[in-house]
Amino acid sequence: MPPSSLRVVYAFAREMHPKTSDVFIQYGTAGFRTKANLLEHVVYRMGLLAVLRSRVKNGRTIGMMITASHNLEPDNGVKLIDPDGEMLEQSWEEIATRLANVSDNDLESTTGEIIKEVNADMSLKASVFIGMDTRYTSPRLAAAAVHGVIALKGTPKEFGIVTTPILHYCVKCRNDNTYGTPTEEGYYEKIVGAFKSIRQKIPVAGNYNTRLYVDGANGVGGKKLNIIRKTLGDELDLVLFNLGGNGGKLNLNCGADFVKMSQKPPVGVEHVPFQRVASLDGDGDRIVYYYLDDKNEMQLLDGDRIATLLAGYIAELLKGCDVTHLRMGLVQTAYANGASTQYITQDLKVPVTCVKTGVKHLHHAALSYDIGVYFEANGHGTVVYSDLTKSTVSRIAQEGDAEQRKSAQLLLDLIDMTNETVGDAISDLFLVESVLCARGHDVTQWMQTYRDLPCRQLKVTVENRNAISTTDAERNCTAPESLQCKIDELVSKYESGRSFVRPSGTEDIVRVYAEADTQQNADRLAAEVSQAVYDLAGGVGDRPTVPA
Ligand code: 16G
Ligand code: MG
Repeated sequence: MPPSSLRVVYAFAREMHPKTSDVFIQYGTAGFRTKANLLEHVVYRMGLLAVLRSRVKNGRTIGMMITASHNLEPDNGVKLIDPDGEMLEQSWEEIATRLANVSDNDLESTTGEIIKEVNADMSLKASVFIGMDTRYTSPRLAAAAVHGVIALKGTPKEFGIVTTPILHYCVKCRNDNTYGTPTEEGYYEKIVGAFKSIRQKIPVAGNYNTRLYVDGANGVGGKKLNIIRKTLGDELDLVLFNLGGNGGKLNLNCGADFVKMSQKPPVGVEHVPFQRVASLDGDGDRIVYYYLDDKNEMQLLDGDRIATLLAGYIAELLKGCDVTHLRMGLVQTAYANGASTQYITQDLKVPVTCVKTGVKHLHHAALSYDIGVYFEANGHGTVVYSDLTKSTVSRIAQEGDAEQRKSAQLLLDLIDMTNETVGDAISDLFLVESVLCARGHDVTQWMQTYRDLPCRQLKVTVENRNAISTTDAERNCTAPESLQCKIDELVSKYESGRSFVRPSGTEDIVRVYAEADTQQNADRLAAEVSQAVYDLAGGVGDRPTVPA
């Protein structure tokens, strides 16, 4: 493409998607995310960048997802998906940020500079898959994405409303057809097909009950489960709530993030004691389980709990296959409950790696194992299997003795049921249901595997959240200077105390996490550490108070 044809980049910007705000915006933990009305020019420019990325990757398909996940309705966002269905390579985040922030007048020249810098061959074809969540602002932003792609002569393909993981899956399949068919239907066939297949091998037993309630967060995940529900036989009886009708608002007092953060059940669900409920987030890439007990208290089964359930069962199947040369590991973040880490290392005897918050960090670390199970406590996670694992298990499924074949065939179903590209609420839901069924367990038995330490998360608003720096997978604070000392001192007063602070990557706040032997102590510790952040890192607004 000769440089003169970059003129159209400016023309589209000027006429259709002008930059109307001077607020600096950054490609954060999960792309750009802010008020939807500040995003149109950003999404248009990401359409341009997706084309360049596709060309740098030799014309392989790139994904663009329009979503603000668990944020409330007025927000929106955009993130790019790399050819293997993974998050955008980190070194491009800075390029994305630069392109998003230049003025319209400088857009053409900056685009030209980036083309040179990344060495994009503009004569190559470029392909971009575009998906969006259910927000009313999403179609407009998706249209801006399409314009960005067209402006640089790429080929956009719109998937309409899909979960974030469905789009990741389709991108991966488009670039690697051994993984599956790059359509929403192809996704259902693979994941739900594997679930049906495993359920033919493991009949309902023990205390497992096929009824599952789901809180859809009034987002896209529930809608897709409603499609799936109609194709299920008696393997699973899905009862869906918060599907977006009846005035229910996206993520408002419902959904996985609400349930995990507030430690409260969502509104909109008709609760029955001891009935297991799965709660999804707004774009369907997170899931947590919970139930209400006979005292009407909520018992949460979060990402840590799902990770241990899956890892425990996979380990059992590997043993059944008689393989010892495949290394399984679990990846967590500092938010993982201390009790879960202890259970994994001491009872399951599986090694644990702790990394910084954000899916890309977990995913990357998980790839270093033959079987890498990764989960954030907030319910985002999946399992990745190496080629060696897949070929070994396939071989045993054919050639092993009867017992080995049985375990290997179950494991093959689990592998097919897994969306390995990214954490996926729908895929995780079927995995959890498969394992609970295989074990014949109800929620209380699942809960009994270990006991969570009580914990609390709080937010503190400060002048500049980047004044907080951390190290050691965010478990240690290096700036402001005296803060870590103060945290250590506060923590030392509490039995089983642990606390850390970090600047949020998605909101303009500092997050505080604390756990301790009792809920009261966890609440107190979190509040005391919040005060320390407020005092030492330039708190604004009211100083946090410590509960009596
Ligand atoms: C984003 C991340 C999630 C992380 C969260 C932390 C992805 C796809 N999502 O939602 O993994 O837990 O940010 O948010 O990477 P925070 O930085 O505001 O605590
Ligand atoms: Mg999400």
